[in-house]
Amino acid sequence: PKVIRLQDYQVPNFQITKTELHFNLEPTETLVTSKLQFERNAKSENKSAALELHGQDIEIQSLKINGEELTDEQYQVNPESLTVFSVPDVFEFECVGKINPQENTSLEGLYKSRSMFCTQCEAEGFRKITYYLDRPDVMSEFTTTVEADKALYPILLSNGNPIEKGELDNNRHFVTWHDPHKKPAYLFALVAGDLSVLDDTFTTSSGRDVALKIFVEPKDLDKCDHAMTSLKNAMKWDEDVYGREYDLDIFMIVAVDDFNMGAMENKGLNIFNTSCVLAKAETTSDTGFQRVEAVVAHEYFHNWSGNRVTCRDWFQLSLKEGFTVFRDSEFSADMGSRTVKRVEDANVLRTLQFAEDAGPMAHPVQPPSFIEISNFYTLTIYEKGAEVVRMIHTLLGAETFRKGSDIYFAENDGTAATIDDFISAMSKASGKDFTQFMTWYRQAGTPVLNVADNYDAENQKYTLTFTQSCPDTPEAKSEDKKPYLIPVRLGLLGESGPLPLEISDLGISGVTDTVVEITESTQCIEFSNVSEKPVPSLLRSLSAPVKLQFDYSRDQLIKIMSNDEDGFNRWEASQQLCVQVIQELMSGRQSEQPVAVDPNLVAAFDRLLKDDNLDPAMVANMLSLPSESYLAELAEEIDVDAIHQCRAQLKKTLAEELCESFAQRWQKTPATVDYKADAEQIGLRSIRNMCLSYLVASGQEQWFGVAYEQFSSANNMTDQFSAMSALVHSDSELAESYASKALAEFYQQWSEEALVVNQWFGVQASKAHPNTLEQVKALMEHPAFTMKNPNKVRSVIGAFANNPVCFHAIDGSGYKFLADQIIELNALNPQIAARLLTPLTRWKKQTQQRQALMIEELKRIQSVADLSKDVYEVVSKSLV
Ligand code: B3K
Ligand code: ZN
Repeated sequence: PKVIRLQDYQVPNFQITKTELHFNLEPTETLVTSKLQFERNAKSENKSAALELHGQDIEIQSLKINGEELTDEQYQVNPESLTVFSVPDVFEFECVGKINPQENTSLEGLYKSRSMFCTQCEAEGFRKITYYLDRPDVMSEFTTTVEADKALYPILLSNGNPIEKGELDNNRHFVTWHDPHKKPAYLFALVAGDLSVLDDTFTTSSGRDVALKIFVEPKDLDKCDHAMTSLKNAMKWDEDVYGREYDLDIFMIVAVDDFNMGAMENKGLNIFNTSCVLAKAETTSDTGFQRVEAVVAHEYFHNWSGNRVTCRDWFQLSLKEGFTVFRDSEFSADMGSRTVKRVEDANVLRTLQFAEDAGPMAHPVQPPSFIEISNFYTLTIYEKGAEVVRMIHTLLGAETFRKGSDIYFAENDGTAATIDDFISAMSKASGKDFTQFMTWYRQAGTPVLNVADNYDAENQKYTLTFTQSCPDTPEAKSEDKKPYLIPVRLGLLGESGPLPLEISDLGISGVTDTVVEITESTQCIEFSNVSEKPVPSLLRSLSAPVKLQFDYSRDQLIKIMSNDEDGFNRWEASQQLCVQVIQELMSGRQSEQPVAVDPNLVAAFDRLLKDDNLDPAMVANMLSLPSESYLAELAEEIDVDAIHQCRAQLKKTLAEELCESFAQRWQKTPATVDYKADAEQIGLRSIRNMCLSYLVASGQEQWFGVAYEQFSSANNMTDQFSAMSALVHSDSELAESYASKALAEFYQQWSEEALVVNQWFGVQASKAHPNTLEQVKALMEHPAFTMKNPNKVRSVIGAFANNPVCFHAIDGSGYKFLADQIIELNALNPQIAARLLTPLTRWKKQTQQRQALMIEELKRIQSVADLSKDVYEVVSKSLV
C-alpha cells in the first residue's frame, strides 16, 4: 500500500463548481447518476492534466462528457480510480453507476442500517457512491434528488433545504434537496427510512427561525428530548461564546444503529450512532447523558469549525477536530461542573492518549504521512489536538483567543484551510510568535517535565528548576527533539494557605496563581519574599499535556489534596497518593514482603468522606482509585496481575477500614427522585454509588443485599447499573448468586433495548475472572450479538480486549481470541478491525513471555491474504 505524505500535497487540477446527484434507491442495486460541472483549476500548474476521479466498487453504466457517451478508448478504470484521458477546460461530466448498499458492511459510503439507508463519507467514503474528486479542498454546490419506495422509505433526506418533492409511478416518490453552501464530498449525506421525528425550533441571535428535527426509529421517539435540549444549548453557546450563528433554515439529526464512530457532522444533516443521541432516565446512565450532550454539541460546533471552514487535506484533520473537541469540552464545562469535566478529560488523555503516544502508532498532531487516513482519527488528533488549542487559550487569555478565532473564521470562511492558517490568526490577534509552539503539532510523544525545588530560608528565595525531555517515537529520537513551549499554571502553598507569588524576572507579583512559560530544556523560576518553605502546586488544571515529575512526599500530597485552591490539583494529589500506595503494595508483593496500606491514605479518605463542603462529584472522583490502565501507563514494565491485585487490595482495605464512613455517607446521601442529568444530581448519584461500590468491595454480605435491592428498585439506569456492576465485579463468592440473578433479570427487563443490552454485554466482558473468555465466546452466540454492528463488537470484543487481566492471560488465549476476531472483521469492516487491534499492538511494555505471544498473533494477522489497508498499516507499524 502507498504512503501518502503531506510534503507531496498539490492543488487539485480541477474544481467542481456544481454537483447534481440522483439516487434511485434499491437495497442491492442503487443507481446513482451524477452530473458534475468541472473546470480546470487556475492554480494548478498542469494545464493539460487528464481527469482522474476517485471511485471504488461502482459498476459503471454510462459515462458522458458534455452529453456525449465516452468510448472505451477515452477512459480507463482501475480498482480505485477512473481516468478520462483528454478533457476540455470547462465541461459537464455525467456518470451512471450501480452500487450495492445491502452488501456494504464497511459502513462507509451508502449502506443499510436495519431498515434504513444512510451514508458515511468522511474521510474517503464518497468515492464508494460515485466517481468524484474525493478530497476536502474540492468544494462544490450540491443538489440531490433521492427517489425510493414510498411505503418503505417515507422520509428522504439530504443536505440543505428541500426544494421539490413528488410522487412517481410504482409507489415511488422523490425529494430534491439543495445545499447553498459549497462543501467537500466528505460532508455529503443521505438518509431514507421509515422514521419518526421530534420537532423544535431555535431562534438565532439575529432573529431567524431554524427548524430542528431529530429523526429516529419510531420506538425511540421517547428518547430524544435530551439531545434536543443539548442542541439548543449548543446553538446558544456558540452564539454567546464564539459569535457563531447557524446558517441554514433547517438542522437535522438522524440516529442509526450501525455506525463506525460516534457521529458525523454532515452539513445540515448530522448522522449519529444511536448511542450518542438516545437518552432516557430509565435506559441511559449519567455518563450516557453527558456523552449525548457532548457529541450533539461537538457535531453542531463543526458547522463552523469544520464545515464553513474545512480542511485543505487530511493532514490538517486536527484543525477541525482538535479545535472542535476544545469547544465541546468548554461547552460541557459550562453546562455542568468545570473541574469534574477537566478531571474526566485528563483521565482520558493520561491513560489513553499518553499510551498512544508511547505506542507504535504514535504520531504528531499534524502527522507527516499515513497509509489509511481512517487510522488517524485518534486520541492524538482529537484529545491532544484539543489540549494544544487549550494551551493557546491559556497563553492568550479568553478575550484574545476569541479575537483570534474571529480572525480565523473571517479569513477562511468558505475555504479549505490549514493548521498554519489557524495559528496565523491567533498570532495576528495576539502579536505572539508561535514558532516554538508549533513543536506541539509536529513532534510526537508525551513530553516529560521534571521539576526540582530549592528553598533558601536566609534569603527567602524559592527556586523551581524545570527540565523537559521527550522520549523516542517512531518518527524521531529523543535527542533530536526540540524543546516545547510549556505553559505551567502554578501556585505555592504555605502552612496557612496560598502564598503570594513574586517572580521579579517575569514582573509577576500579588497573585496566588500564575502561568509561567517554560521554553528551555532546563529553566529556573525564582520566587522572592517566600516566608516559609512552600509546597508547589504545579501544572494546575493540567495546563499542558505533559508528564509531570516532582518528588512529592505523602505529607505534601495530603496538603495539596486538602488545601489547594485548584480543584483539579486536589484530585490529582489524591490520585498520586493512591499511585504511591499501590506501587508500594506492588513492590512488597514482588519482594514477597507484604506491606500494609499506608494509614495516612486511609485517614485522608476518611476526611474526604466526612467533608460536606466539597462538591460531592469531586469527592467521588477523589475516592475513585487510579484505573488499571493508568497504572499500566505509569509502569516501566507492566505486571497486569500485580496491578489488578494490588489495586483491588487497596480498595478492599479502604472498604474494610472505612466501612462505617462509607455507610454513613451512603445513608445520608439521598437517592434522587425525579431524575435530572444536571451537575447536582449527577454528583449525588456518583458519590452514593461510589460508596456502594466500596461497601460491596468490603465483602460483607449485607451490602450485597443492599446493592441487589438498589438494582431492583432503581428508577434510573445509573443507580440500577452501578449496583449490578458492583455485584458483578465483586471477587467474593458470596456475591456471585446476587450478580447472576441481577444479570438475568436485567436482560429480561431490557432485551428490547439494544443500547442497554450492549451495557449488559460490556459489564460481563470486563469482569476480571478466569471464565470471562468462555463467557465472551458464549455472548457472541447470543441472539442479540452480531459482528456486523460496531456497537455490539465494541461492547463484547472491545470490552474484553480492554480487560487487562483476561486479555493478557498468560496462556495467550486472549491474544489468540482477539486475533481471530480481527481476521474476521478485516473482511467485514476494516475500520473497526484496525481500531480493535490496538491492545494487541501495545506489546513493548509487557513481560517477555507476553511480548512473544502478542507478536506471534500480530504476525498471524499480517500473513492473512487480502489484508485491508487499515489493518495492514496498524499491524506493520506495530511489528517494527
Ligand atoms: N468527523 C467525524 C469522524 C468521521 C470519521 C470517519 N472515519 C466525527 C467527528 O469528529 O465529529
Ligand atoms: Zn469532530
